[in-house]
Amino acid sequence: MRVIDSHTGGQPTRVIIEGGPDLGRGPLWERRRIFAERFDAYRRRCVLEPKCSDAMVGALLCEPDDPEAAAAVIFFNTSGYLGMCGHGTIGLGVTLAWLGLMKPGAHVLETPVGAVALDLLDANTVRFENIPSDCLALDVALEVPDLGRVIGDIAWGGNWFFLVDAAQLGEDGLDPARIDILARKSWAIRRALAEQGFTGRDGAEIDHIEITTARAGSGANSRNFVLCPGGAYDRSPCGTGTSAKLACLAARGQLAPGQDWVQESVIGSRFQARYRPGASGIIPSITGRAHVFADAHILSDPADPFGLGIPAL
Ligand code: PYC
Repeated sequence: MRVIDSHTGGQPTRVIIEGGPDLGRGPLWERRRIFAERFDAYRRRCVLEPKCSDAMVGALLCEPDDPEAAAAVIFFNTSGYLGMCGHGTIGLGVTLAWLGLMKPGAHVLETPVGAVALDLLDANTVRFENIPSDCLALDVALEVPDLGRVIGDIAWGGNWFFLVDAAQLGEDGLDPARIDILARKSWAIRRALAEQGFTGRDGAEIDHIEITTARAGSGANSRNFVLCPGGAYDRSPCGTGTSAKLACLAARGQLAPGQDWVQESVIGSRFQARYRPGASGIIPSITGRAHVFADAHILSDPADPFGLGIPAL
């Protein structure tokens, strides 16, 4: 498999551009199912250790269904498949530009959860309009072992998020030196959500936990820590997480359409964001920068006992 690696605000994306599975044609959500059921070895070879790090998000470049679309993509990570990925969309746009396959300007990108408008602003900068995002429930009370009662919001931004104010967890500054502790607290929240029956729409698992604080660096509105489904934390401000945050701010009347919002990650990287009203939720617009750092081939050695990755221990 030929892959191009990039990072968006510190969070890596690995795009498979050659040698990936042939999923046929048809709706992308159906092709994602085929990928998961029949070709999961490709995901494992691409993102699991020892060939990769647990932070990596993979992106399989596919033929779009819509002839007007520039590309189609299925995102995946160490634990499975994603609906949408914001930092990955920025990484993909910059990767396609680096390959000479995308020119600056407006494009459509197909994802399993809907079409995304992608604007390549320059070789390293992408703005995208995410799928409609909304807040399903505000101020949900959860009992979390060792943390007590935690109140948070459930929101959709292309993935399902539970958003918690950091002060409730005694983590007001979201200090990067406390990333391990933030991850442990987020895992406890995620387990409690599942055990207490809290889900997204249609019983979907809430598999991203987002802790946010208004105490960000100067020029930013908020800092976040996002726990991803496989247990890694997002080094970027998380595009789908920023979309979920905007949906909650809009639901509370705390951010008006068109108003700028700067979201900072726990390591200090930033996305510019804003939203416009849509028919079924808000339409977030997110701008971020990515850098390509590797053009590589993933080799497959049948004698390698860890060729399909180190299984979860
Ligand atoms: O940027 O949307 C995102 C994302 C999801 C998981 C990791 N990054």
